[in-house]
Amino acid sequence: MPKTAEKIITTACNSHCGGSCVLRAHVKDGVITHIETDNSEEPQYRACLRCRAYRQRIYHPDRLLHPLKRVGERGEGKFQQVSWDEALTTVANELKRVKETYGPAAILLRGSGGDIGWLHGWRCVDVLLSMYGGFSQSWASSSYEGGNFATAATYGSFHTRHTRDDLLNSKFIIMWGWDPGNSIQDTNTSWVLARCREAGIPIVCVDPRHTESAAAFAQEWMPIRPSTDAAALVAMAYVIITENLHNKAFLDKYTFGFDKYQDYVLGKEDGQPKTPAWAEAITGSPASAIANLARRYATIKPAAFIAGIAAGRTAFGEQYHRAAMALAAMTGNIGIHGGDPAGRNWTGLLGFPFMRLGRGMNGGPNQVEQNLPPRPYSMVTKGFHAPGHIHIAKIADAILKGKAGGYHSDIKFFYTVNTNYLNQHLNINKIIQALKKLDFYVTHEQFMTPTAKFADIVFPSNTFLERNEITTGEGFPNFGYMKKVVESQGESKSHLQICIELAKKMGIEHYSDLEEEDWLREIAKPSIIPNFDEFREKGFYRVPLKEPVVAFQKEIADPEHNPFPTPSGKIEFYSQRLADMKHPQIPAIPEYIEPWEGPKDPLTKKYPLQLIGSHSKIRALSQNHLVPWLRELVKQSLIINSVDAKARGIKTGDLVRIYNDRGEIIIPAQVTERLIPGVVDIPQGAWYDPDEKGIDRGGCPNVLTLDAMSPGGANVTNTALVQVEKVRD
Ligand SMILES: Nc1nc2c(c(=O)[nH]1)N[C@H]1C(S)=C(S)[C@@H](COP(=O)(O)OP(=O)(O)OC[C@H]3O[C@@H](n4cnc5c(=O)[nH]c(N)nc54)[C@H](O)[C@@H]3O)O[C@H]1N2
Ligand SMILES: Nc1nc2c(c(=O)[nH]1)N[C@H]1C(S)=C(S)[C@@H](COP(=O)(O)OP(=O)(O)OC[C@H]3O[C@@H](n4cnc5c(=O)[nH]c(N)nc54)[C@H](O)[C@@H]3O)O[C@H]1N2
Ligand SMILES: [Mo]
Repeated sequence: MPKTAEKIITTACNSHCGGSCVLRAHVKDGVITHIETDNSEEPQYRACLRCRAYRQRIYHPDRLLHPLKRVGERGEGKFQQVSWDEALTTVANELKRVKETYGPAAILLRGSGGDIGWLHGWRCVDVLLSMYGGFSQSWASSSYEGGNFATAATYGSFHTRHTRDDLLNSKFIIMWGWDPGNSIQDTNTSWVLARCREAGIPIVCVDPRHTESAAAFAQEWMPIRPSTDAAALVAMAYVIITENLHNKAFLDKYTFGFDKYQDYVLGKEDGQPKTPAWAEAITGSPASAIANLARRYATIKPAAFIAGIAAGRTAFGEQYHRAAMALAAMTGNIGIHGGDPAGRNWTGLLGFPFMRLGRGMNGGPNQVEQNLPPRPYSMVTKGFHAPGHIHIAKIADAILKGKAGGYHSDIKFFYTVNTNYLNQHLNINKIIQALKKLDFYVTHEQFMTPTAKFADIVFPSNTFLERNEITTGEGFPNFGYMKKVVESQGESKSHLQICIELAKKMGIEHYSDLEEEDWLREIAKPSIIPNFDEFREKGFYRVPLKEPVVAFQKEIADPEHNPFPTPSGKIEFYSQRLADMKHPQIPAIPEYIEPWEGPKDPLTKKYPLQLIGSHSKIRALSQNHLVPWLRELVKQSLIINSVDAKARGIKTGDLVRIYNDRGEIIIPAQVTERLIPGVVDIPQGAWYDPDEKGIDRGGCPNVLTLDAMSPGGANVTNTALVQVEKVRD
């Protein structure tokens, strides 16, 4: 090949971190030599460390470049390279056999984000299997189902977001379990918070960890025990009510059922006034700090309560979200610049209605799902996260128990796309049993992950730098054109291409009548992107906004003509829909419910420490785990307070055992003052790596989490009890 000059190709990324950043890839002779980021006009969409290190991901020696077929025992990790023809034929034959023998409900598809885009990914398989007679599907957002449930109950809408620049209009900001200094919570969020800090806006972080955000942006940190947040929030409501600081005009005009909530808060319902002292005993947060925070939030106007979603991934996560929204309503911080409805905060693709794109391919209805009755206890019955009857936390249970366990189907065939399912879902040791029980398991993968080791066939998928795609970003709304930068490595293919070829083997005609770029044109057609070709060339389209976007502006400015989309037309403290569910742990008003495996569970005698798994700056979920530049930055460790460490004779760097009845991990400890005593953190996403005794040496917290959902469907990643001890050598 003749040598060519280096070119710079502008593209966009969104590796399920929720950012949508601009990348400028330098390419010479078909190889990426350097990746830099946006250097155009402000606001620039500047990429973080992970994408700048992406060269080490795309060219990693462990990249899967060929289809693989299992040769050893399932999970043993022994594979042989096969041709695409053989891999596709094997999968098509197995699909046929399972469908004909057991019916299409025996086929289960689990897809996740991968790269957040509109064409590639699990939707390609969804369309394919819908055209083949349907399939079973899981439900619930891994990230914020508690928030979905609570936001739908309170506001009747998921569109509760302001653009991030609106934080500059706030006079007081609460960051509740939210750490954008560490994890991406939309491109540029940290940049806005840095400007808020410079402008002298007081910021308080409420978190078990003294986070990067607390250190960089906040004036104050209020520590709190995980899974107990609703108690602190209800106590804030107590202070606001008893000190007469609530906005009565707002409550009268815009809300429904405040009186019932007030009765609960004051203890008229159960004889227990929800005082700050009551909350201190539960949360560990000082009563004076709770009261102070409440007073400031109620009197400094406008104030933004940003309710992170991690506290919602707990045993009764929806109550935390409901209680946060109740405070926003009590203080009238809704529908105004500088306020915030405290709805579920991290939105992925669904934040602003004007960011919508067309749906692209359509495989028609999924007949398996269509024939099932609606799910009970769910507020989400339509839209993106609606389908599916097996909760994501219950996939393994469903595979293991099937119809005999009350599930709608006996699962025989498992198809996963864009998920490191075993690593990222709750209770790994149970998942291993489930994966071993399957008739057949196929996945699309870029690397031999702990999950892919269990596959019968692995289809090698390419990366976003090797295909074309569209993504959206929402902190500062922009559309990103993820332009192909280099050819696919080895024999890897895009998700769409894999499915096009699988469709042929399955005898499905007209699976895709368009090429990749034509699909993208179709998808972009109904959007507000004015000129597709310009968008494609430039790599992004910034949505022009005259001023920051405010949620519920219409509903507040003109409530007569713009009722909230709830049954009462108002913001609901009391939800009749929740009351009608008649679930003892789904109260109609926000309430604190004592969590199982919380700080008061009798199990603390055996397992005294609460475990959380924060998201890491060096990974997006479990992605980038193998990238050497990133691994140099942070060593996977158990993060433990010095008090708990000292009691166990543990020093930084010592190997420690972290265990409960579900499993065991051995990794080094990192002793700190920046996490409260009684809590330990194993940053999530490190790859599960069992030794010969089945003890995980990789440090994956899901060895220890319980495969449970909250009553409202939250993925319970941050409620689990463990014990820690030093490994004696
Ligand atoms: N770099 C990077 N960015 C990411 C991701 C990533 O893996 N890496 N993941 C992306 C995805 S998919 C998602 S869903 C989001 C996740 O975003 P989050 O869920 O917000 O991220 P976490 O780090 O889990 O949690 C945020 C903070 O909540 C605290 N926390 C944990 N449990 C509790 C609790 O019970 N109460 C309170 N008050 N605080 C608690 C943690 O200590 C942490 O500081 O981030 C996205 N962005
Ligand atoms: N303990 C604990 N567990 C958690 C969480 C937690 O806070 N604590 N967080 C939960 C949350 S919020 C989430 S969203 C889930 C996420 O869970 P997953 O979505 O399962 O996590 P990822 O690591 O993103 O897995 C994506 C996988 O797809 C593969 N892949 C295949 N094709 C492609 C492709 O085309 N592009 C990309 N980018 N990847 C591809 C990647 O190599 C990777 O292995 O994890 C959940 N698990
Ligand atoms: Mo997530």
